[in-house]
Amino acid sequence: MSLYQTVYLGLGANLNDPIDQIHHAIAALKALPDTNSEVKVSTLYSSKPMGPQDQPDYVNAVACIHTRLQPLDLLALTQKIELDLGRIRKDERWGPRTLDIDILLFGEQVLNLPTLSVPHYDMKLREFVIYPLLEIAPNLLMPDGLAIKELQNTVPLNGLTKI
Ligand code: ROI
Repeated sequence: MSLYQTVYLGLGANLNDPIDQIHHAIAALKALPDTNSEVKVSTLYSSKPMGPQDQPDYVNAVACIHTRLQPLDLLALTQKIELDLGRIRKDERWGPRTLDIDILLFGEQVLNLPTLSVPHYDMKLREFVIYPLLEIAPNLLMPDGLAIKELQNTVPLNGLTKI
C-alpha cells in the first residue's frame, strides 16, 4: 500500500499580480517535503468574487499533489506558503487576499478538526473549485460517493473563464 495520499488544493488570489501569486504557489507546492515534485495543475481561471463584491476578480486554479505529509502538517506548510508570499491575515471575513490555499480533499479522508475540515466545507458550491477540479480529475468521487461530474448540473459558471 502506498503511503502517499492524493490531495487536491484550491488556489486563489486577487491582489498583487494574482497570476504571479498562483505561479509562485505552484512552485512552492512542488518543493514541499515528503511530496512528489510532480504537481498537476488546472488551467488558471478568472472568477467573480464570492462574498463582498467591492474587490477585484479572483484568479483560481486547482492543484493535485501526492504527499506523505499528515493533514495538519500539510496545513501548516500551506499556511507558511501563504504568509511567505505576502498574505496579511485580516479580520475582514471573505475579504481580498494575495494568496489562499485551501485543502479540498485529502485522499478519502473525512476530518472535522478545529483548524481543518476535509472535504472543504463549501467546495460543492464553488464554481471556481468544481470546474478546475473537473479538468484535472473528471472521474473524481467525494468521500461520500458523490461524483464531482454531477455538480456541473447544480453549479452555474457565474462568469468563470479560462485565462
Ligand atoms: N471568490 C472567488 N471567486 N475565488 C476565491 O478564491 C475566493 N476565496 C475566498 C472568498 C473571499 C470566499 N471568495 C472567493 O476566500
